[in-house]
Amino acid sequence: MRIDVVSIFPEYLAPLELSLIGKARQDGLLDLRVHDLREFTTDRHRTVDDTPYGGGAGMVMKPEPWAQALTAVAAGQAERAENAGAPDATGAAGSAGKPVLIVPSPAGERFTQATAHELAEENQLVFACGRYEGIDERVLEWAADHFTVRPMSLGDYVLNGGEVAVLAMVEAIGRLLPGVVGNPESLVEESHSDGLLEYPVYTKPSSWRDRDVPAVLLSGNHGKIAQWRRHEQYRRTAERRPDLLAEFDAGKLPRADRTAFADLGYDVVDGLLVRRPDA
Ligand code: 5OB
Repeated sequence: MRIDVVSIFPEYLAPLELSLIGKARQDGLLDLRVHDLREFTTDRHRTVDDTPYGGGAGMVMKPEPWAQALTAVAAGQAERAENAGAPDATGAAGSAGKPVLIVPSPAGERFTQATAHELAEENQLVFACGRYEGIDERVLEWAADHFTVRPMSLGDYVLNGGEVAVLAMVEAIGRLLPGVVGNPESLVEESHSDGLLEYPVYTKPSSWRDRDVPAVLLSGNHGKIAQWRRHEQYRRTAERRPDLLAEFDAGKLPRADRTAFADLGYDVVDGLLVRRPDA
């Protein structure tokens, strides 16, 4: 997969040289290039922002530097010395056609694990990091001729710019690429893969500061352990993320699991979990 990130703070993306994603780049599984938006300005002061039409606080990113940068990365004409030597990820899987332009924004559609899986199938992703009050809206309209444009939000909170959101999205997508995570089994059993939160985990010692590991985990009874873990997922999800339970497919749950949900105040109605009114 090819990923281009455009930012006025390219150093903000330095962590993508570390750990799993850094290794994937070294191994040629991910061809990730970071570009400085100011390299695509033509004025003496390398200006990227201006005051908003209609008034108001803050500054807006000017359209022309973005058009120049996005044209260059779409055509693969924006290779930079700092990235040279990174092996090319040829033969990447994914859909043919336009690259996807992801614009991190609190006004975007929500980025989820399902989005990460979708985007992991693409050949080229371009991330446009806005700062200030955002990018002139005409850039996104213009870009639709060359890209599939997807404004994306990580959640309902404010950041100073798109860079930190890009770090999160690139990690979520990158770890799904073939060969990036050593043991593909570890992709399966994680939080959100089945729409529930993960069960709690423990390691040695079995007793620590007067706190014991739950006895069932030392029992050697693998059926009982699997059931306990599943019920802990239900309990945690009901406690912390009840919104996720509304989407959960409870149609084929065994009796013991329905009882676990009943104890948490949920009944199964037409295959869906419904909070009992008195609970
Ligand atoms: N807040 N997701 C939540 C975001 C965000 C802010 C961003 C980008 C993505 O940039 C300011």
